Amino acid sequence: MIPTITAFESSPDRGQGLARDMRVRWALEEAGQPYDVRLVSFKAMKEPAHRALHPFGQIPTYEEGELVLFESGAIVFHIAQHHVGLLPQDANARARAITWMFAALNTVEPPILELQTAKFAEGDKPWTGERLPLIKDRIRHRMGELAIRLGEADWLDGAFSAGDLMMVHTLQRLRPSGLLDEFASLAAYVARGEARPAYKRAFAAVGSVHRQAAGRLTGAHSKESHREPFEHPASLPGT
Ligand code: GTB
Repeated sequence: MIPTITAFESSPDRGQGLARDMRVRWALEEAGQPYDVRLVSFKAMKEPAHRALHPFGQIPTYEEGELVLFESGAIVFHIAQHHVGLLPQDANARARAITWMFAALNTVEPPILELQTAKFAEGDKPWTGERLPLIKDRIRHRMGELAIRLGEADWLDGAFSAGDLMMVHTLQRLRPSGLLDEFASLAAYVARGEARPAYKRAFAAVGSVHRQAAGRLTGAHSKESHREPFEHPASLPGT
C-alpha cells in the first residue's frame, strides 16, 4: 500500500527541505518506497480533520491503510523497520543506529531548536542579545563532541543508516547561522548525506512543491521563483 504523507503547502524555507517532511521523503526514497503527498495550509493544519491525524496540528503525518503516524522520528523508524536500507540486519548494529536516531532528536536537535526560537519567536525580546551567544556556545559544544565521535569516518556507525539521515537533516538547520561551517568534518558529513541519490530525489520533490506554490502566488505557473536565496523566514511557525 502506498503511504500518504503531509507537507507544507507553502514552506517558509522556500523549498530548502528544512521542514521535517524532508526526513520522511528522504527515508522513503532510500527505501525505494513510492508515496503520495497531501499538501496542507497553515490554516488546515489546525482544523479537526488534520488534528485527527496529528494532535499538535503539524506536519509531517504518515497514513498507510489503517495506520496513522505523526512525529518524524517515529515515521522514519517505521519506514526503516519495514524496508531494507536504513537499519543494519545485525541486532547490535541496528540498536546502535537507532541510538543515533534518538541522539539526533533528543541531544543534538534541542539546542538547535532553541536557537531558532530565540531568533525567530523571541528575537524582539530585550534579553535576546545576551542569550544568543550562550545558545550558540551550547551548540558548538555538542557539535565538537559529535565531530570527535565521527572522526574520519563517513557515517556515525559503519554504513549509512536512519541515524545518519536524522542527524544530517538536524545539522542542516545550522547552515544559515554559519555554525555548521565552523566544523569542517560535520559540514562534509552533511554534504555526503546531501550527495546521496535518495536525498537528491527528495530535495527535488520539495523544490517542485515550492515552485508550484510560488507559481500560484504570482500567477506565473510555468516560471521558477527568482527570490533571493533562503536565509531565515521572517517568522518560523512550528520549530
Ligand atoms: N517533533 C515533530 C516532528 O519531528 O515531526 C515536530 C513537527 C514540526 O515542528 N512541524 C512543523 C510544523 O508543522 C514543520 S517542521 N509547523 C507548523 C505549526 O506548528 O503550526 C519545522 C520547520 C518549519 C519551518 C522551517 N523552515 O522554514 O525552515 C523549518 C522547520
